[in-house]
Amino acid sequence: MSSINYSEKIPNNVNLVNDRTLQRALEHWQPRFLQWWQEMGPSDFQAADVYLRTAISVDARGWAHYGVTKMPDYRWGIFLADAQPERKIGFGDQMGQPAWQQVPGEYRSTLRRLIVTQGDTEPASVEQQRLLGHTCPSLYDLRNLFQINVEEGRHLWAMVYLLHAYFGRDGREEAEELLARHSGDTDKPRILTTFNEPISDWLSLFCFTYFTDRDGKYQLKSLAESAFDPLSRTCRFMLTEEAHHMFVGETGLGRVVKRTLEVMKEIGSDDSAKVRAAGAIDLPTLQKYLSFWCSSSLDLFGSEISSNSAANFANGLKGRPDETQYEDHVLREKTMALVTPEGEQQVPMLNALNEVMRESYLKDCEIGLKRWNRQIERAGFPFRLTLPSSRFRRTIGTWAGQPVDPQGNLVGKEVYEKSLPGWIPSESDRAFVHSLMQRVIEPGKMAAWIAPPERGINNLPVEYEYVKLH
Ligand code: BYC
Repeated sequence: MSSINYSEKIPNNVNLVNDRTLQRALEHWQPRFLQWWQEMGPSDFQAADVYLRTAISVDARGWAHYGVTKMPDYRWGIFLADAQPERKIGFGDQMGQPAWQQVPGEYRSTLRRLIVTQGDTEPASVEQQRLLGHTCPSLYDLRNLFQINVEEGRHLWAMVYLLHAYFGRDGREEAEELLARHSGDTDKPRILTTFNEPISDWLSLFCFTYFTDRDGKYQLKSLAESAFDPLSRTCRFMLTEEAHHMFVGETGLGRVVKRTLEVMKEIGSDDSAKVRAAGAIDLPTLQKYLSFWCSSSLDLFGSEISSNSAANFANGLKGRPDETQYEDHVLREKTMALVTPEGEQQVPMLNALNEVMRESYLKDCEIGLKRWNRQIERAGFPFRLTLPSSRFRRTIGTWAGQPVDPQGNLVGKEVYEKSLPGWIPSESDRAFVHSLMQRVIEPGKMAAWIAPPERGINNLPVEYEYVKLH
């Protein structure tokens, strides 16, 4: 097991001390990162004492330390999962050959692009969530938001390390650019669509961490299969932290459902206007938020038919999540039936891998919905939450711009435009949700629209003062 040296300026388990050039390059980037954090990270909370976990090793039994720290003092570091001795490439045309410890020249620009795209999402999400602290529903939630933010910062470090260590001058320039693009910026936006959407309320945060962080899980798992071993090892460790982000989304949405059902029982009605008047989020509004963020996140898998995905797989750059669960790891012979607006097509499997991933992602998304629907059923209400079809509201791929309803049926353009405000949050839905976003900072207290969590963080009580504001 490799340990992390905390006495160094940049905690790491990559033996930075023996590579002075790399160390200097990263120490040069570090103040820029800190400046970006001050300018674009959580606004107004830099002096707060926050109960945070910090990675201190990559040992599965005890990789995290919990303690109180100010966010700018967080020890962002570079941690790679332990190397697997003599690791072999697990898929594609070079299957069975030794994994690469350096970047092969012919894949340099593609690998760099993949790493930059992954890296770009991390600071983007911090920027998107920048103002949420002002309207936190509790100190417990505020702490979770900040935990996610500092870890996304660490994930940016993870990608910047790869760029600096393996891509020379181009890599250093890309690392600068990762701090220069900003979420929603008209001139220099973030690369992927979802990461330019504003997250201006906590219902959106919970949907984002449920749906978009889950895309993160799938993308990281597929990059963890990469023949480029440093990328694989980096992503394997990032996945450890990612689980908490999805936990925040899943439990956050579950707590919203729980509170709404309590209110519906109290007032003896499922009428949306009455539920809203009683200060809770009515289930049809929750459904619209789910449909919005799920459909946006579906775009993050790319086009259904993609020559990029075929080349990435065949060349060993990016596999399928949990590649070992499949029998065929080369896929030169297989095809897949895809339904496009023009009808069904047989597509070489290699070109359909984005869709393969999107399908398994949607199955994973179903798990939370089943749980919430059981809660609703047990409370005796007929409403059921659903996921939108993967054809709904797409902006990337074969269904992009097609007038499709949430069930996946093509409808007329006019019908689509008229119905859309009933399918995703309308201006007035957003205004209502924003009206509920009042800050609650008394330890243990929750905003009226969300139930308390079942337990606190790291065995502490829910009433613990997770963030001390000064
Ligand atoms: N928006 O063949 P195509 C996370 C571009 S989330 C804008 O369709 P491909 C996190 C694409 O880049 C995980 N552009 O798809 C979550 C390409 O452009 P170029 C992030 C898009 O390449 C929460 C062109 O369209 N990680 O970690 O097979 C908080 C044609 O591409 C979009 C990754 O995404 C879009 N939605 O797959 C914090 C992994 N979709 O290159 C963090 C790295 C496609 O021709 N990225 N395009 O100029 C990838 O593996 C691939 O780039 C994609 C696209 C899966 C995104």
